[in-house]
Amino acid sequence: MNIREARVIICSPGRNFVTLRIETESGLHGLGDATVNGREMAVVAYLQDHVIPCLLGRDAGRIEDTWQYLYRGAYWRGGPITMAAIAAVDVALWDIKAKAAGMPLYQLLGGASRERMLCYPHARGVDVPALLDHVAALRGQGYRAIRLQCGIPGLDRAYGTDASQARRGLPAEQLWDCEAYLRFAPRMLRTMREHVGEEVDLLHDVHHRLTPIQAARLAREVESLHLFWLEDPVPAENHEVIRMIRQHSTTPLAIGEVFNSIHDCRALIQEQLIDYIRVTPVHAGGLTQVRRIADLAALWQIRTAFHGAGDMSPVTYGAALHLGRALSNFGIQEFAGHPPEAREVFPRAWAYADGHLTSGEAPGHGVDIDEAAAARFPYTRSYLPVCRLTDGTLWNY
Ligand code: CS2
Ligand code: MG
Repeated sequence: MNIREARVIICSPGRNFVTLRIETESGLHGLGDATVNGREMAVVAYLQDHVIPCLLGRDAGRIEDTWQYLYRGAYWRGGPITMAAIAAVDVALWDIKAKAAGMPLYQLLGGASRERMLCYPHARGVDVPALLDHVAALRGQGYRAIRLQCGIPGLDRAYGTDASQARRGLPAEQLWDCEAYLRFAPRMLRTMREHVGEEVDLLHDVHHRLTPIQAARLAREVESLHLFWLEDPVPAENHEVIRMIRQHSTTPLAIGEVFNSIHDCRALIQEQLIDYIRVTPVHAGGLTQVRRIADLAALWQIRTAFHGAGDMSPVTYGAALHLGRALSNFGIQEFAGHPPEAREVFPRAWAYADGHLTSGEAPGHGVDIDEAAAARFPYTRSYLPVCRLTDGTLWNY
């Protein structure tokens, strides 16, 4: 089952996606997602110039060996671009192996631990009444877990209140004020809890915006609201700061969407500093590494919550849902959804129903690409916004 062809398909059905398509001599093909939002073409060049020449003629069945070959063989290990490129190869090879076996991928990953995966969408509002309306609409669609992001009085366009964060042209600039947020967020979350009651799981993403002591204060102030989690309260490259937040609160913490290595996760898991690990197959080196991270997390009863913003392509959702279906410590799957054009470009077996996602039973991960449709949506350079404090200091987006 040698690899005959590998090519990168770049398209923008509503937003940019980078997809790797690998085909074997026997005619089977598999897909992997390589999208790094705002830096897409760096992964394209990495794949085309450096990875694809090494793939041609290789045995598509040697997934572990290929992963090690690309990881160790590069010498310069890790980082989002390298790991997204490795992820695309890895997921495409798992797709091919499962198709060759005639099985849905979750069967190769150990078989089903559950039939459907709890998921959460994003509720957004420019203010509390608008957010309440969105929450009511989402509850009407069957969701039982909902992420809440709300406009902050005095600040224009807070994180999470726009459906699409990516912008054509140069990066947009947003203002941020930690104190304004800290005055508002606990009141907003309390209002939402009072309206929806205790049965709905409520989540909130701080998006790396606070200092450690501010994050500890917020986590403590919202403790009695029993959030499902508080996400990324601070940038997490320095694990010491999470230790400090943890000492002050029992509010569950979810961290890891920007991590790309098991080593980024290790201390947070082994010291029980988080409750949910947010790595995804696309940004953390594919199913081969994310499965290892999930297995490590299981030893500390930490559950998975694979990142599922709109910039994770339907291919990554396919991979994540098959893995989530098999893992014993699956927790929840983020489900931001995709624009209709993306659904046209990526036919998929996974589906939403009644607050949950299902993987489908198609062989492989169940997501394909319609290349003629993809060609109608050409890549356009776009960026995530950047964030500044009110005095102009550049902050964490
Ligand atoms: C976010 C993302 O979904 C999330 O939790 O943190 O919206 C994130 O900002 C984007 O994926 C960045 O590309
Ligand atoms: Mg997030």
